[in-house]
Amino acid sequence: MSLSAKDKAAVKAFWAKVSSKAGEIGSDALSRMLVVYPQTKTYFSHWKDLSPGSEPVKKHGKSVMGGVAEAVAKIDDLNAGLLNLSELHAFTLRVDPANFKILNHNILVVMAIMFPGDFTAEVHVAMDKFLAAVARALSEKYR
Ligand code: HNI
Repeated sequence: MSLSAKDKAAVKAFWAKVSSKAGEIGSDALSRMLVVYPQTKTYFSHWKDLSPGSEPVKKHGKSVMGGVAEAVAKIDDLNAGLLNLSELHAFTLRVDPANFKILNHNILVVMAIMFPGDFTAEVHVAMDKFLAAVARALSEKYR
């Protein structure tokens, strides 16, 4: 399941095309996650408004995709590159790692909707493997 050189190249090329829309991707993915998998709402109960496209959803969507951008930049060493974020999610936020898969799924759905032409099967598999590797790196500090 590790990323091949071809996967990495596909991730970087796709990201270069879509990164200017990262905020929108994050906001839409988070909006869907909270609606379709309402158990994920527990982590955000301190927000005023968890409805799709609300201000906190938009703001946090942007922040999550900032983390994804960092992961693309550090694709060759995700464990080191995402160490701080892993510690934050494990020790401070205590997010159950099962939720990383749920968010990843929603990110893929939104990318497929927003970029139907660029989201080929080759890009799909590369992004799926990449996001799974990000989830593994984020889970690194849990035990
Ligand atoms: Ni996550 C905060 C990145 C998945 C719950 N998260 C962040 C921040 C980044 C981030 C960046 C802001 C850090 C800071 O303020 O220093 N999160 C990521 C990435 C992924 C991810 C890259 C996966 C791709 N986070 C998840 C998931 C959940 C989650 C799946 C729960 C369902 N994250 C949180 C919560 C916060 C958070 C909760 C704090 C938000 C707040 O506003 O209080």
